Amino acid sequence: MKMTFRWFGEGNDLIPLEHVKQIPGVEGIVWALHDIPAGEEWPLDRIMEVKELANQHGFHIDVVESVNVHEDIKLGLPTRDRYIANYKRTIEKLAQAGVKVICYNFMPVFDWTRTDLFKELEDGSTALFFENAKIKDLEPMELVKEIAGNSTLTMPGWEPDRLQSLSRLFEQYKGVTEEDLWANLQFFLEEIIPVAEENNIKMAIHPDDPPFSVFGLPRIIINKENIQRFLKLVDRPANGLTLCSGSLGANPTNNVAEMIREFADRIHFAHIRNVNTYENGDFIETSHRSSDGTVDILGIMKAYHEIGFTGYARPDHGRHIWGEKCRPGYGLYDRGLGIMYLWGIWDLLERTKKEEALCYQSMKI
Ligand code: DNO
Repeated sequence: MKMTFRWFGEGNDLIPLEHVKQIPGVEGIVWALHDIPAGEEWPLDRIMEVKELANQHGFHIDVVESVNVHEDIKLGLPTRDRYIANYKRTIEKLAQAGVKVICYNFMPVFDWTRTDLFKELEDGSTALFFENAKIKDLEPMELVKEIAGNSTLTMPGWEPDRLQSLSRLFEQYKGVTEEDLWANLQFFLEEIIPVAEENNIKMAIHPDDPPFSVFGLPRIIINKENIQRFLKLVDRPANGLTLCSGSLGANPTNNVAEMIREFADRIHFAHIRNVNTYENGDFIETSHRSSDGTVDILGIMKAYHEIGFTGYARPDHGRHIWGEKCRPGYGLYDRGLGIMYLWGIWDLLERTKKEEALCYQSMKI
């Protein structure tokens, strides 16, 4: 397991890279050019600037999260060709800089959705929260005001260019079904997977967060059956997954450990985090500890260990603790704690495996 840490870039992240370096076992930063609108080509010199900075701090830039997909591609409009051509060129440039994995998602309009960014937990810490009844009462624009207005930094998935065209987008998605979205995803994959293969890059789709329809928009990367279908759209190793335990775990019927065993060789990037789900459909993000939420983090780590996972991983979101002022979900402290929890489980599993092998050998003698 290659541990990484999401970092939003110079001037766009409050956490100094020197501090990230002090978390044990973090080898790379997960990054993006967050100011480039979806659909535009990424300039090589900007990519190289990030590489240089990361390398100076001893980090690699193997994983990009995300190269966002333009809505015209998701909608299947004729203008998609131009954006797909740009996407291909971005893949080529990222390959030149040594990038190995590109994370992206295929969620219409919104990326991840929550109703509160700083919901207080019993211990006084705060975390991202999704309130089912609240979302049913809200108009998309009201939610945007609440969410985007509550963060001083632009958040991934809530970029100004995306939000400015909100009502037009909702209009365009009227009548777009799940099957339309599948067809548009297939078209996109058939175009870009060969380019990714030529460039030795693995594409890793992120599941929909939460894994059910919000505001009546179709969502398809939501459960085991749909992921099976997704992988067959283009049945090649370069067409893979970012397996996000927290996104999928927001639906308690999703068994993430089982998915890890089943999709083992197609998981290129692991997002590991916990959520607590409630019967009314609400969920809140918690610490990574298994017993703090309803996602079986211990079982998930066991599954990754069993399949011999050597891909990239990151502690996904964390709570906001110890008074830290940070991007919603992306504090240093709780993600640092999360990494240590994940390493604790992983190291013990490694040790146990070695001891069992020794024991087996001595029995044979
Ligand atoms: C939110 C993230 C998402 C994720 C994208 C991947 O914090 O988990 O924005 O990066 O959906 O494309």
